[in-house]
Amino acid sequence: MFIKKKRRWELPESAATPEHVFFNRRNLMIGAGVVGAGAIGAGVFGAGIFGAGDDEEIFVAQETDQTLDLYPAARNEAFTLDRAVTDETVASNYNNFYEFGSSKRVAAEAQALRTRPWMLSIDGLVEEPMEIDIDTLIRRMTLEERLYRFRCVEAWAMAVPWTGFRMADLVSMARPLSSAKYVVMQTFQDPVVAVGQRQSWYPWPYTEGLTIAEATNDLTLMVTGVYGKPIANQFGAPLRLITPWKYGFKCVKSIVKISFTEERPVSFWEELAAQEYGFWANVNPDVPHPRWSQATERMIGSNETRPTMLFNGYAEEVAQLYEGLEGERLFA
Ligand SMILES: Nc1nc2c(c(=O)[nH]1)N[C@H]1C(S)=C(S)[C@@H](COP(=O)(O)O)O[C@H]1N2
Ligand SMILES: [Mo]
Repeated sequence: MFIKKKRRWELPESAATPEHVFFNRRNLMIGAGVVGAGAIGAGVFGAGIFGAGDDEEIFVAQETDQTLDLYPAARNEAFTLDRAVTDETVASNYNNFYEFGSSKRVAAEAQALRTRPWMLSIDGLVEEPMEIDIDTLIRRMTLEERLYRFRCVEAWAMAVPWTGFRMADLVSMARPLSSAKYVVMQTFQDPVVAVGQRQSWYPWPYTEGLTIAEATNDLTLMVTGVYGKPIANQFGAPLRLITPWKYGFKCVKSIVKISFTEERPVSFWEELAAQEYGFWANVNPDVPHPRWSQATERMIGSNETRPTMLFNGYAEEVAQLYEGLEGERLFA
């Protein structure tokens, strides 16, 4: 990894409402304490959490990355923002990547992951299962940059310049059978490098899924880069999902396997706490999480509070995907 000097940002753990608070058995009491102290809820994410100070190192992708020549990719100007892009240093030091621990400060730990060589396997209900090397895959696809809002279920938000290719192109490359209804994606499993995976109460490997219609929606990106460079480890190198209208936990990182299935998969967070984290997980200000409101969101970096938008502002692109499904928990 090469390291870039930038400003320091301070991010105390108390700034977050961790997804794990209630079901990390060992920390149950600590979690309850955090809740009792009022860390959750609108308006309590105090100002001054981020303080600019001395230079700080951030981790970015390897100089030796074989796809470096593809960056920065041409920006798709169809995707515009209503807010500033989050500072790269801030976003690069505020991550959820439980494989490396439940703290937001896992960027250094995540550098232990070796992202080359990296094989992606595609299997299940497809005409022919395949294994493809990540660099071959990236060169076969068309990369573009898109500015997207990004909203975590914990009520923080960012705006990020992702680079990637349309997941629809990967689905057509995979040639799913007509019986396939879902796409299931899994993260690597290697407890030697990913210390979080030694915590056996989590249902590793991290698993997420989409319907085929969601996966082939124009917004759905397979991300290989961020901030104009190959994606850094802490963001989920070398390949992660981005579905900007859903809560961030849907956006599975460091994918090694994509399977086409007839059955709806049970995802990592759903397995841990189904009453809190459902399959659809579409952003909605009017449907609170059982433990906190989703009416507003706090912008990482500026700490500005903004009203949450239905489908995170992408209703025009995706609302039709959910017609006829009104009986389901679409917004949790
Ligand atoms: N494999 C894996 N993918 C993951 C997670 C994780 O812990 N492990 N966390 C999810 C959650 S809760 C969020 S909010 C986003 C965070 O992405 P970021 O760190 O790039 O902001 O990644 C998602 N994908
Ligand atoms: Mo999240």
